[in-house]
Amino acid sequence: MCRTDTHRMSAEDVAERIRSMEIRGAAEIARRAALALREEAEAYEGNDLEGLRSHLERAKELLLASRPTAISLWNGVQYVFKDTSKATTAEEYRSKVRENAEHFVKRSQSALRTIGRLGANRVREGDRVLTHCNSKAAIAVMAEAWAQGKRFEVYATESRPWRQGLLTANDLARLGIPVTMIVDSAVRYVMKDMDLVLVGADTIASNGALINKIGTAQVALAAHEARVSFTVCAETFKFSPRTIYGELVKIEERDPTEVVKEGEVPPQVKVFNPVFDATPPEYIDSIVTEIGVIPPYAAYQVIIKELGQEFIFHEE
Ligand code: RI2
Repeated sequence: MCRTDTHRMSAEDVAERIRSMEIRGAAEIARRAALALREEAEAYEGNDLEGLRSHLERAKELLLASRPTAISLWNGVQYVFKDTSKATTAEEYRSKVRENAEHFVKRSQSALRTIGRLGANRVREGDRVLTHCNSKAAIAVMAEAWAQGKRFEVYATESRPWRQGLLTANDLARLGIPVTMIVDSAVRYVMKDMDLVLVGADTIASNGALINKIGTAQVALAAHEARVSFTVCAETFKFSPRTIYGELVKIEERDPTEVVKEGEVPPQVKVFNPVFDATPPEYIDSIVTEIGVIPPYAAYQVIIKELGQEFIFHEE
């Protein structure tokens, strides 16, 4: 059953809304998943520790299955369970989940503000900035630079098939930032006139590769060719500890009807709809994180230092 307060929804509701992209944006899905786990812990009736544990495990699996690519979702969910194995009563367990979930959300929101401040230093007066899709982190940078009095303009890609570029154009227009929309295929045509590319991230792998909305790799390639700085805005929860184990990032494929509606092409036409792609680190100039502006090659250190020593392997 749906509850009305958006931050008081069950894991099932939140997972469904993430799947249908009603809740979207890599950082936002992680925050909402963390809050859904807090809600499940609070709504669970009774003081049976094992019962509560398995209830939360089921909720966790449901949330993790909602979208496969953004590692922030996985990191957020892991964070909520930090130290819960030490709990000896249901109340202890519940309060640990609550504390972790709230801490995760606070940390993520504060990271966004820091990224805005640090990233704003990369935007110069008179710049033309190109952005792809709709990243709250990239927008935080532009919002801060604008608030500091810098005057620049933004080119926003449409970002097919979901057209999240419209969200970006609306966000920027609300802030008073001049924005021009282009179709995704116009990126190379306009790139020679750009000074900076700012994009967000769904996942950053241990080798520094960026996994972000489909089309990002083409934007990076065009920026590289035109010698335009390609900058990623991403909190450290976007870095993937799982890639340290050699795991490859799963690229989500969504329904063909997001690309062509039923009946628009004959049934023998296949439609392929991957929604993310990988940009190699050599096309990335820097990554603006809440712990500083770093080169993509520092990804391994970020994972080890920020996301836990347990990812370092030790021989027995
Ligand atoms: P923030 C989005 O994915 C886009 O790929 C965007 O670049 C990324 O999340 C990061 O967004 P989707 O949810 O965390 O639209 O910076 O598929 O908001």
